Amino acid sequence: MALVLHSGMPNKNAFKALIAAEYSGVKIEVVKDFEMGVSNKTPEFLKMNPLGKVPVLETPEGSVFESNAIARYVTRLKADNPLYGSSLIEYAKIEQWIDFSTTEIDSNIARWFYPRLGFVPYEAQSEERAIASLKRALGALNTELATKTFLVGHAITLADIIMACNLGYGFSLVMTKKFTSEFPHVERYFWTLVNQPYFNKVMGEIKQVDSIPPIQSKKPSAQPKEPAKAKEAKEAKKEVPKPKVEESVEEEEAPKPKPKNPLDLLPPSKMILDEWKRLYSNTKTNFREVAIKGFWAMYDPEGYSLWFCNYKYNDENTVSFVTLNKVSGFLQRMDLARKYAFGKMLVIGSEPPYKVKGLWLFRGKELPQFVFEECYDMELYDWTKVDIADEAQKERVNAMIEDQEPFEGEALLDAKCFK
Ligand SMILES: N[C@@H](CCC(=O)N[C@@H](CS)C(=O)NCC(=O)O)C(=O)O
Repeated sequence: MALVLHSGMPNKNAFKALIAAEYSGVKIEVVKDFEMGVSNKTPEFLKMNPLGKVPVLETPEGSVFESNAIARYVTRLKADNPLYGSSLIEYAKIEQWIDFSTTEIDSNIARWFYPRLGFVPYEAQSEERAIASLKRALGALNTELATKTFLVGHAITLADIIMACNLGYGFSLVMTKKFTSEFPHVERYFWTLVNQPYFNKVMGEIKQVDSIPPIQSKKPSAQPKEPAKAKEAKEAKKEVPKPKVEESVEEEEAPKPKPKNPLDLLPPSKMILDEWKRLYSNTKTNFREVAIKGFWAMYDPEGYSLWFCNYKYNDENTVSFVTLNKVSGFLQRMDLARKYAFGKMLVIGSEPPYKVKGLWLFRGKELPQFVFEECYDMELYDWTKVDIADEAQKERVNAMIEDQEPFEGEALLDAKCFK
């Protein structure tokens, strides 16, 4: 008998086992047409979990409930699984972070979020306490992650899987950018994890919530919606009627009409960004003569500025694909600046730790504030304005635009362009 997971989808608790299974080469079948409130109330289901809660894993040896236990079971199916570390102390640390994630992160997110949706009575003081406890936990996590890519050792472990599932719940339901920006290392860690192929395959694209959900006065009949792939979200809709948004006493962070981007209000520039992007893309030969010369002929220091950036935590770049994913994630999140920016990001070195350095052209003479506000990666880099009167700096710009290799004496692992 194959492993069968009983759960409605999407469900962050079910994701824990599914991601662990992907990393461990374990096959799990998810029950089709699982109907929350119906399938988990049948006598057969209650024999597997007397509380009637999901997820439950059916195995050839019997059933298991509690999502962390299920994820541990799946992980242990693979002998010497690196998800469980490689020493007793690593194993202990993994367990430590699993417990921390469950009791300090997940439970406080739930204590903040559930009363807002009317699952339990709302009390302002309890909410304050939940938020304060969550901030305390995230503060500790942030400090831990200031010098680390993953929680334990140099690779993803079960602790990261469980932490990412719990954080994902918070990021997509209640923890706005305004809230999480106090914890930049947690943000970087979270987005790095959820952009890993196995996480993405199970969790789908995650969008950070724009505003804290308003307080509901009525008790909705089912569980809240969780982050999900589009097709799964469709299923979830059937199973989870979205609570009606009623007039809230506290209109926190209510969406306001979008003000015009200040960069659109700058005096017109003779440089047309799209023309430069076209020249860059269309120049296939003689790049220096055509594209680079063309760039400087177009460049307008009154309407644009050039910036070098240097990743602040290069020591953490110990795994090539994780480093490359970090940079790809950054470029994806810069999508909001496409009208105002062009960038080159170089991943430098033939062995770890890799250095990440870049060159950016931005509309305006300063680094745009809105990009800092919207894209947390910006804070992970040191930014230096290019002095175009300095020939050496100009030459560095040229080298970055044309992916010169070796770059500053080192091989390039990759060069990515934002255009
Ligand atoms: N600690 C449990 C929590 C399980 C849980 O609360 N499941 C919810 C859905 S995420 C549920 O089944 N609720 C139905 C109910 O309470 O009847 C775990 O991690 O598996």
